[in-house]
Amino acid sequence: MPDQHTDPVALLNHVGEGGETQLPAGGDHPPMTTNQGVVISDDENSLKANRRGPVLMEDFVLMEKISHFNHERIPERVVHARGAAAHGFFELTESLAEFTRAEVLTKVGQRTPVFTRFSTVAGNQGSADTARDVRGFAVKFYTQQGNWDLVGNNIPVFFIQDSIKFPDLIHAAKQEPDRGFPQAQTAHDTFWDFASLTPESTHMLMWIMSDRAIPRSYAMMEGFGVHTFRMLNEDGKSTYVKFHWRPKLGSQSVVWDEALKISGGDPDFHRRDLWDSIEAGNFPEWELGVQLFDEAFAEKFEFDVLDATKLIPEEQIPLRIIGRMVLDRNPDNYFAETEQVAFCTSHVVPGIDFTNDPLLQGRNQSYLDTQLSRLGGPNFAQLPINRPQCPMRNFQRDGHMAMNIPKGRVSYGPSSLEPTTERADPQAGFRSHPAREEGDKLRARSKTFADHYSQALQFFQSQTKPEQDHIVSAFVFELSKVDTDAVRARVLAQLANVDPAIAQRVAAGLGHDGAIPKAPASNPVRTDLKPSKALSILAKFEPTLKGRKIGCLVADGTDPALVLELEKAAETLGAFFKVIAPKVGGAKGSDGGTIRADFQLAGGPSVLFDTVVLAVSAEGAKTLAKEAAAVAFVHDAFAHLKVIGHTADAQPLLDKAGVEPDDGVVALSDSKGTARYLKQASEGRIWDREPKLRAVF
Ligand code: HDE
Repeated sequence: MPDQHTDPVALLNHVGEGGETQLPAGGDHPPMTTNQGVVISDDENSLKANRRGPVLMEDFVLMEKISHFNHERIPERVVHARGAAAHGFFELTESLAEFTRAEVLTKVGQRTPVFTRFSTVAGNQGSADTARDVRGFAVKFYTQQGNWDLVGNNIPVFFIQDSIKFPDLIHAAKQEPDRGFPQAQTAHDTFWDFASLTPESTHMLMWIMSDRAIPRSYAMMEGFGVHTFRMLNEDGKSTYVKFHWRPKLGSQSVVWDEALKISGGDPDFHRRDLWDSIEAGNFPEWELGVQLFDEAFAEKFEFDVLDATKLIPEEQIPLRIIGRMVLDRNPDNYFAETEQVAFCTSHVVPGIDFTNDPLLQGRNQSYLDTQLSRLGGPNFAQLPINRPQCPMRNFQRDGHMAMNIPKGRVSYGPSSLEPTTERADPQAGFRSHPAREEGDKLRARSKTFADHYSQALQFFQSQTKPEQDHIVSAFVFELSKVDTDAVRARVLAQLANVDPAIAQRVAAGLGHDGAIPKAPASNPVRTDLKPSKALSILAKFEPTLKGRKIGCLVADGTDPALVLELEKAAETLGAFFKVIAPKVGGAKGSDGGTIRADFQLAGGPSVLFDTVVLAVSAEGAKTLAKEAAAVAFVHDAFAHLKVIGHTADAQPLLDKAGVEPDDGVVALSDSKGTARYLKQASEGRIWDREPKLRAVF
């Protein structure tokens, strides 16, 4: 009998003579059963009155299967619907015992299991990964003192200061309600209408128009807790804290045109990258850093530390690295884990506490509430992915889908009937900071929240030239998609408050003539804030090819030795090496053998790679120069400022794609060519090329 696992045609004939179907038994395949454990005899034919007769109501196998299928979907997250996640651990390297009683932050060397989910905010679950958007960065720590959820973003500030504005922000950003589009983008009237009328969003607008909003990989972005939190030590002493995640691979972004094309070329770009990296053993890793400060600093800081539209520059409060997070295991099941994981800002452990940040306070209610409708009831905490990995006992009982089976008569307290019922513990238990509050009850915002422009300017001034150019271009792109002139004009007026020069540049890009009035502002912009290097991605760039992807284009006639040499070098550098050929079956090498391919040309555009090599012979270059997908491959790599390595024979292809010589176009003509190319590629993009290729306003 042919082996069904190795013989590709062995399973083709599994329909029996009588029309019944059954895959052959044998091997280690366990029998398939119904949900009641009854073994199923045929999973491909429903029960009928005769071969061509009506389907019978009594077919419980069919009914159960279809009925379960009908209920497979749950409501997607109202925001952050699209995400990907992984398991891993957090390891503490420096104790914060002086500041907190949270054991996860005091037991050096201890590894705490984590589950971390990354997401975009605006798009629906099926939207593309590379939309311009904030990325969610949510970490669930399964600590021995209970679950701690640090539900952050890849941007350290937020659009609004008070949670009461959140539904408006999200309604404005998501699809417009009458037409149901656009999907996963802020480039439309309602978002910019809201933003232009919400001056407090200006700082955040600078960030989302920057390259931070189009990361190259989840593993190449920073994460931030955003709010100021509190730590409480054994004596109850309080210290303020802001949390930061720092990627080991360094931060990196794609360029905008690339992001647009990746959305088509591989809508799963980020989740695939996360999955593949973990499968390959290249585990994504971040350092956890904290900014710690006291009331005295909070008093003298230029802005209110409770205002989530502000950050504290690292030059003022340096980052203290206290541990690392490694993601080393992909989920077994997307729905059970990534979809059902329920993050709540209110999930904190003894030693970590909230502040009065009004955004944080609102979130504490929102996340718990949303899980009730998303996951169907109050027992979501009993799902395997949400369950704490320490003892969990209380008198909450029953409800939909209760999975725990509590024992005994006592489900109340105080009680005396059983000697081992649970009781609150004032010593080990969670205690809130006894902050003193007084004043009038009112709906108002503190005047200390009123400066909406100074840090926006500081952010812009902290960027390198290409990064500033990208911010301007992003504003131009987004506002060009806004139909209402008044909305565009209002955004310009907000920008003029940050810096009239920025507003002028955006106006020039839009072709907007005329004066740009400044929006009224209670606080004029401060120009005395020093630029902060930590706010730029490029200023901190460290050359590397680790975790990056090299795309090697081959065709018939390619020298296999060159491909092998590149592949080995890439492996040594920790880079992924992928071969792209006109046919997925591979190309015929110059030695007559086959060079295997990972991608067919049309399915492997250069946007999927950080750098490309054109490993082609004279014959191959001639053929590829007539192939639009190959020309686009090279043209895009050049336009996206990538380093291109090439054989001397590739010249006709380079010419056809309009590639001009520069530092990033490296010939592999001599024995040192490969090393030269890889060194240049590790330096990242060729930023000097950019002004030659597109208008910079
Ligand atoms: Fe969220 N947010 N948010 N948010 N948020 C949700 O919770 C909300 C805010 C963030 O991977 C929802 O389970 C309010 C800031 C992440 O599952 C919801 C406000 C930051 C995720 C919700 C904010 C975030 C969410 C939707 C203003 C960064 C995805 C489904 C007060 C610090 C978590 C869900 C995951 C998800 C509410 C603002 C981050 C509706 C009311 C600021 C990473 O509860």
